[in-house]
Amino acid sequence: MLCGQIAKARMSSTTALTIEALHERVEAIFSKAGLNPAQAGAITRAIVAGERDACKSHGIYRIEGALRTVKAGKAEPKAVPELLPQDAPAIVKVDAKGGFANPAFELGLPVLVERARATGIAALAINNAVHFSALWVEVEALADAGLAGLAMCPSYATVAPTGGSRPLLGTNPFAFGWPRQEHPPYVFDFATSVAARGEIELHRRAGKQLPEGWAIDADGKPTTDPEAALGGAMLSFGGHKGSAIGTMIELLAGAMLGDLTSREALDLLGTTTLYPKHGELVIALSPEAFAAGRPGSPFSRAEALFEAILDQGARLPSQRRFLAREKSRRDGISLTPQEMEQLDRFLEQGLDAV
Ligand code: NDP
Ligand code: PYC
Repeated sequence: MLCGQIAKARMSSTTALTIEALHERVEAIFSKAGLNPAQAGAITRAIVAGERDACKSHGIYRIEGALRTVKAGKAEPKAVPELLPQDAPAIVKVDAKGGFANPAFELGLPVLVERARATGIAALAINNAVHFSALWVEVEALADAGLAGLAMCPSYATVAPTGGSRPLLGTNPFAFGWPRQEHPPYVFDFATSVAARGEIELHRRAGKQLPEGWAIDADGKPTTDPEAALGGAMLSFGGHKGSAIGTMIELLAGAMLGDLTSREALDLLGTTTLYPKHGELVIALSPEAFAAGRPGSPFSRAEALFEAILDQGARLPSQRRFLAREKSRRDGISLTPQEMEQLDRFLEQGLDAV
């Protein structure tokens, strides 16, 4: 059945899979590896969305790490996340119970949306979650519900604070979304390091040097060698500014949530080859509620700003991603023979493949 959905791409040895066929295949891999339907379904949605939108560093490349993390006993494959009793009206708490963050987010999302609509602002605090995915999926879901959103989480210590030379902060992703009526939402999502760690790993696999300014080696010297970078430390984007935002994320989504900072997450895990367990903070805001009683619609004023950006020939963040999404819907998702072979192997061998 899966094979019937595969169309051979015309021009090369790549294989084009429909989004649905890739979803089916990835979900089958996680089910074979022993994940329950909530875990397998939610992480498949995040991974396939990444591959569909040409975000290779958080697409199917992440399957192997997720399987390794499960095999090592560092992610609970059958976890059922739990919505905790509410003790503050604007704070929605979900315990991921050691499973992946994605099903915990999916559980908390409808409650977060309902509270933000009712009160103007609400936050989702996820604890005890194994995290590896891109955050745009989450702020986009809020934007689809008409809400602005912020999402952030620590990771494990791989980034030196600006002026330092040893890993302390995580690559700490930070995402923002703003709803638009006639267009896909305004969304940005980035690591607070110069690049996501996944990018360094992809450079290593491809035998490519890193751009200058991404990393330092174990002696604190600038390096473009991915291997030396992985053994040294990554650098924050924008120097002291990115370093401060990365620190803020350690505070808000680590210390404030009563969960682990990136240093603590790495100490607990003992390696950067598996995915870390920590918390995540997602904040939802209702633009209408904040703008009530003030002149003008926040949405029309936002559109004027976006138009002014585009008028200068600049592009909006996520524009590349939305174009890639359209292409994937039209032509399917192109995978290399190596990627196809790897998916087949994971499907056949389950956790024995890693
Ligand atoms: P990128 O540098 O690839 O992209 C950052 C953002 O900037 C994107 O929204 C991108 O939009 C936008 N952008 C890029 N170029 C331009 C431009 N010229 N003009 C306007 N906007 C632009 O992101 P990173 O490599 O830093 O991060 C990649 C992913 O890694 C993120 O999704 C992040 O969540 C994830 N991550 C996850 C971690 C975790 O622990 N779970 C840790 C670190 C990162 P577009 O996509 O359209 O190009
Ligand atoms: O790409 O930096 C990254 C990353 C770390 C954990 C998950 N993704």
